[in-house]
Amino acid sequence: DRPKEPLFVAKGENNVSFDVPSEYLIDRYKPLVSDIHNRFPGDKNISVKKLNNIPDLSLPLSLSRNASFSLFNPLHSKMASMLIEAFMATKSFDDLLSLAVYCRDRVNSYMFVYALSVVMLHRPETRNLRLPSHVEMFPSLYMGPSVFSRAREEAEVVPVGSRVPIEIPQDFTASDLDPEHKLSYFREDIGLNLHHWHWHLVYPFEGPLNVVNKDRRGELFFYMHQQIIARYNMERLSNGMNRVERLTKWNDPIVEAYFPKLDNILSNGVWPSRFANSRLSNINREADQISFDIEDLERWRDRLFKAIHSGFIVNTNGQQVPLTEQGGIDILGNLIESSILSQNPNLYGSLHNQGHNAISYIHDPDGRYLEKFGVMGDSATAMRDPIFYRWHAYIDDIFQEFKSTIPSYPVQNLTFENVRVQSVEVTATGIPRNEFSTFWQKSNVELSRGLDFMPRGSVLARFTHLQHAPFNYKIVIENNGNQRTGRVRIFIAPKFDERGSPIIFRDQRKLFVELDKFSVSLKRGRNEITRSSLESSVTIPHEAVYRNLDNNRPADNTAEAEAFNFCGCGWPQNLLIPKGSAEGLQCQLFVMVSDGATDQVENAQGANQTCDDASSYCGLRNARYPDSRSMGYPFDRVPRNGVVTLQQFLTPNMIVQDVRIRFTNRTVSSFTNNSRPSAGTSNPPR
Ligand code: CUO
Repeated sequence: DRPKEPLFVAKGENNVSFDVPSEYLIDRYKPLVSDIHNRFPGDKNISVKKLNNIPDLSLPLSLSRNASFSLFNPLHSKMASMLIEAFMATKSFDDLLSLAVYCRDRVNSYMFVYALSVVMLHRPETRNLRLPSHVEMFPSLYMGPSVFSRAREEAEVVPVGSRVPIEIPQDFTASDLDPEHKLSYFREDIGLNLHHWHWHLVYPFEGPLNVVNKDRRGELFFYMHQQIIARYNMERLSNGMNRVERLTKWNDPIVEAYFPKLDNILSNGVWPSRFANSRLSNINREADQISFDIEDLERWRDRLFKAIHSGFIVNTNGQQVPLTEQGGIDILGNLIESSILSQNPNLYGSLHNQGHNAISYIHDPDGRYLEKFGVMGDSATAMRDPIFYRWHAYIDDIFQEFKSTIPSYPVQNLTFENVRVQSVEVTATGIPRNEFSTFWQKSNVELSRGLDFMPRGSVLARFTHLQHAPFNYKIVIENNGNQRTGRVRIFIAPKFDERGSPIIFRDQRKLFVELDKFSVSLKRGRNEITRSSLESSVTIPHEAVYRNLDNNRPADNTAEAEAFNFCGCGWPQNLLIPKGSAEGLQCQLFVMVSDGATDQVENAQGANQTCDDASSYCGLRNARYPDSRSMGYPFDRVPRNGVVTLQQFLTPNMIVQDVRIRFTNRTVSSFTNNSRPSAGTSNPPR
């Protein structure tokens, strides 16, 4: 009843089987061939060609199949990078398939899926294929182990069609005795962790240059993680908690504990926990070939601050490279993470990645207990842990230090001549104007792909997660010039701080959460624009994460499921709006229209623009980032002299509207595909 390593394509939705060249079989399986064939007949056979030459895979093969694999481990990352390179170098789809089949029973399973996923996203022949959802392949990374024995029982006893979803309790990792547990609905949200896994899949920090070197990747590393912290802070304020504290003073005990309660399927163990008041120490894990001191982190930090305050970094040739207004943030992003685009890894090290490692090995820094890394060591699990946010708040603060050294936006960089935003309002059916309604919702995840049991067929797990009622923005824009294109930028931020005092703009700008960004054609005169929350440029559809269908419908291969282009990367729709509070968290909605002509980014004709529904945090696949402004504009810089309040910051093409986010502690269970309440179900609770 334990989850098994996923069979990836082999146990696909159409019950496909592969005719594998006998030379590819590992010795153990050679005598079993015909038996395996009989026991696992496929509806469809795919024959796999035999490659004349198998590339040298000795480095990736040196990691055992069931070892724990962490991308933050430099050696593992190098292995994965070599595997990616080998896959990328194949000459055709058939060659790629053949090499993948050859590797499947030999290479570390987690590395195999990671590397093949990266390659599938980047090869022209495969980039439009739908990757199986990571939660469906590795459910044990996203939910507690108790679900799996219950799933097996359901599958063995109950025929497909009569099976009921396995309910996952909402409070399975801790109780409210730990104040941080109030945020578990956010930290342990499946869509949130999938987004993070996918983001790092699209933007690996190591690998072939043509995979890593994407337009503004260092800047997007900064911006996407900055937005995570802004959103997390809004969730904290929603729950009456203080904003997250940066993880400074690396020799002090860390107050936050985390007990993930996840199975580690590869090494047949569990993910290690971190007790309250654990201390970081030097890491020296011989078996993992990873060793560094806390003092190394301190040296890298000091050099980064020196570079920021001097206005330049020193590259590996000893030359000064200026940190410019526009491009500086991109250089820093790659330097701090660090990615292979870092211009001087010897000098500036790898602060962010090694911080993940220091935290993830805190319970066994020299490996004497043979314990593997904690959840901070894997991008699919890191966001579950409260410490993730303290570490990233620290990292974000370094970027903010840089942003405070560059000039503020002068008024002319904020205005849009002859364009005035007259009003904005938020409307949703049955909900007062300018109010967002949040509540709990239950949704299903398919388990059958990631579990091995007989008889097969769909088995669902059912989660309770945050949701909001879909809403529309109504924006009125007055254009006193000719017809032109405007770029609408919508953000939201809390209005009051932890103590109930108005947040000063200098701090509030860092709390602004992007909700949407889109282009509009503005005719002369009055323009009334309606935009649905379901169109947000930040999110991917709910169905990219969940199988929200009727209980009794088979989950596989529905037309609805296929109709969506599941690109994976994107903020989950259900977390677009923070939780808010029962009284209604008071917030400020900000709308700006900037000049589309100057903000436009030209992408080459015919550039593949699929996967463009979550471009704000994920960019466009195989194309330039679709906004020429600095990410986070207009809030990414310190306000100009004399501006103390948000009102003083506004130019005529901006507007602010007071709004509330009202949370109701009720659960809605049945939704249709667009996350809209379906016929016959109650409206979202008020
Ligand atoms: Cu996304 Cu620290 O980069 O996890």
